[in-house]
Amino acid sequence: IKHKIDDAKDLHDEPFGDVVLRHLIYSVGKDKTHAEARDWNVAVSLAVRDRMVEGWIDTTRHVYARQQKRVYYLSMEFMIGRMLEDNLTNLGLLSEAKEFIASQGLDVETVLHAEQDAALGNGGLGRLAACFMDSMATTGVAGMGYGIRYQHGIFRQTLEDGWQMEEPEDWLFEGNSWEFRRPEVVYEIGFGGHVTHDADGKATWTPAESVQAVAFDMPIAGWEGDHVNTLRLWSARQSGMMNLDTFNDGDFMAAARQQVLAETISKVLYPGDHTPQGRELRLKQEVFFTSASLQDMLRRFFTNYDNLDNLGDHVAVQLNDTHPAIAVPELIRILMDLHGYTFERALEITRETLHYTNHTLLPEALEKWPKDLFEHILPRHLQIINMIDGHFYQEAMAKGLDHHIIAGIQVIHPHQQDWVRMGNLAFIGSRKVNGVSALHTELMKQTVFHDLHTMYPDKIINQTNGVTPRRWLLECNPGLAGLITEQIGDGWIDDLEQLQKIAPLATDAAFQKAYRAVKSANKQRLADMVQERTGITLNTDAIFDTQIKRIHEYKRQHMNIMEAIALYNAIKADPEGTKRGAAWQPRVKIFAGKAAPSYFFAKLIIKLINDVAAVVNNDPDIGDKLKVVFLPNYNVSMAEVLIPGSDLSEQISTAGFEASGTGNMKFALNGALTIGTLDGANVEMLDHVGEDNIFIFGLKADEVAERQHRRARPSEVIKNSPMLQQIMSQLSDGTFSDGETERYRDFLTNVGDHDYFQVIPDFQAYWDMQRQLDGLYQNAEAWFEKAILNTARMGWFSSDRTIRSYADQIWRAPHKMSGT
Ligand code: 26Q
Repeated sequence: IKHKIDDAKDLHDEPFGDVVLRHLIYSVGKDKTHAEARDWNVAVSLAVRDRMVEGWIDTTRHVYARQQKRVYYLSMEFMIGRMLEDNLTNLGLLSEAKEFIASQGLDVETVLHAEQDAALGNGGLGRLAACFMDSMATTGVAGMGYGIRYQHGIFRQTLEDGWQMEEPEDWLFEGNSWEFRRPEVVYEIGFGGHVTHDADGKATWTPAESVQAVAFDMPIAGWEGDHVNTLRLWSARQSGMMNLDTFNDGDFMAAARQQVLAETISKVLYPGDHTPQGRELRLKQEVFFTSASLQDMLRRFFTNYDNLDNLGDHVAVQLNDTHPAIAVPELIRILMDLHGYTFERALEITRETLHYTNHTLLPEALEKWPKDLFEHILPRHLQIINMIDGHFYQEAMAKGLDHHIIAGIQVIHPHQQDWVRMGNLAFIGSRKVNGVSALHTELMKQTVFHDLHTMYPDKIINQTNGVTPRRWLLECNPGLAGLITEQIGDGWIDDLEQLQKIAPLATDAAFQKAYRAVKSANKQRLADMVQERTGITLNTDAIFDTQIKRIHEYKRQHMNIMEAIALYNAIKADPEGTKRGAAWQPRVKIFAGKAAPSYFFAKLIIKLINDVAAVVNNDPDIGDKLKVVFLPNYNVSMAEVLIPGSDLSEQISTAGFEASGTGNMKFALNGALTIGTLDGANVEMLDHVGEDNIFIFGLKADEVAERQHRRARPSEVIKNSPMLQQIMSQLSDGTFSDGETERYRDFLTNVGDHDYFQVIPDFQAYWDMQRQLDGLYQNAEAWFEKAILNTARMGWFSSDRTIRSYADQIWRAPHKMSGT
């Protein structure tokens, strides 16, 4: 596809390599003899960026000319990873670029990888936002992402004696080739101060302090590069110049301090997922990017329309969790205080425009702010929230709800008056509210949003998550992608359900052989990475069994490592497998993931994994039969190696707690079999791949809820399980802690006494399923038939499908396949 840009020389006439060399010299400022890998990476990036700009300007012009409905995705997090390979792929330049890099006598991987991951997120929610950006561009939705340009993304994880340590990540140190600074796009964000009302009741908010939000844009190209959207990230800076009076008084340091304070807002990502802390700076971050984004979209809106009456017909806003939920009172404030709408009309317009995605049911993860803090920072917004609550009360009474029920679902509890509850705020202020898997959406209706759902029965809808097949198959697994394309052509890349065409090949000997060869090569690549980063040598004939995700009790990495201990004990007791009548199937247990810095128990789980690894990996009786690996500093780039190289995917959360999961989808697409509970999107994966091809065990969500409700204790189960008893006594006798008997005391209390996350009642079923998988792996034809069927049947889990569904059912926004 060719775009014509006025005043721009046609870049397609210039060979790609020439453009790269020109950038190396004139943009990077080096010649070939002195250029290092990073310099080449920048030169290649700038060359592909030039081509993206053509489609970018073109897309902007088309969307404007057609007055296409715009979609704004507001997210505190975007977990992007590296961008060069992604952009080369979508622009169709990957092979040309690789050939050129090689022709310069350079190592292609080294050059392509000389880019820091953009890790502006914690985990699944942030990665979903990145997949959605790719899919909005691919499906032709006029979508724009809004977030924060954190100077420091998620911390870098290191291990010290097996314990997690955190270091700041400085991803911008070498510059960011993809961003365009837009110093002219700047908004004031106010905090604190007071509110006055004039005779007609019109409010004026005079903030006590303000900071500026400056835009940085990144182009996001979809598959084949013709549609290019924007990710706009806000950076904080001091409002106005440094105070000159202060400066002249000689107190230059005080003036500089003001600057540092203002810039603090976009300094660092909060690293806690699921355990929000009510910190003032976090609230300011939320206000900062939400207000800047709303101001920006309304400024754009006014270039087309002269009033906000029909905002919701032309603009759809998606709130990624409650983090931008302040958008509800902020939009109402803008409509009332700046544009003269009545409260009722402002609320209506807001409820035509905003939509909210919920990503968790964990009670401790539901955002709430102390009312006093909220009022201190946002006095006008608190007044508006009180108006929302008053209006909502009338609505609820009219629908016959009981006063006590209403109190429970208002934004602020009318009698307790303590917290501003952001989930209720987002729900009440939105047109549609969605969950991220069928089970999660069902549980939203039954539990946290039960009463709000009764009041608005059409508000909650499901939108099952998906993953982009460009990054998570085409780019991370070129071997498998090539094999698929050889068989069915490349139509699957933006129409993933075409993968079904390979299903008939699942039992084809030649195809199986080729598929296995790809998996072996990917396992070798993974083994090389493990060797390089940990010094551990892996046997690629072993089952590569992988659990990669944030460390959390509900995700149950501790159940996995307990199973490793049990397997270690079993091998020790019967090294050749003579007693059980079969040799042991070699297995490698791979873990990676970060723990929130303040989450002690999660850090203890990491320590336990490393303690078990130290014993198991150095036991001569065990040899290659079992290895345990913890890879530090998990990120998107590491996932791109781990996922294609794994045989088995661990999706073992306590049923009812994982909203969806998206790693589960990436593994299955790449032909790993899943061992998992009936939780999140695993349930729908079961429907799609079929029960013979996924390994489901354990308690169901309702059974978990029932046990938690009656505080069922694990003691009975432990009493009847010699396997569990042995594990528990080893954890208290120092077997894995150099004789130190106290180290796992909290662990034993947590799991042995309370076991809220049901590790003990699920353990035997988990163990049994693992042994069944050991047996299956020894029948390679049977194993790979299932693996191929997983790849063939995962097409529905493309984020392109998810985005089209949001566009049709929530945003009412056009895309390339609208009406077809
Ligand atoms: C909130 C307030 C203050 C500080 C931090 C936070 C915070 C930050 C991140 C709260 C939650 C998160 C992240 C949540 C998350 O990643 N949820 C995951 O979302 C995925 C995409 O929908 C799902 O697949 C996962 O199941 C869900 O856990």
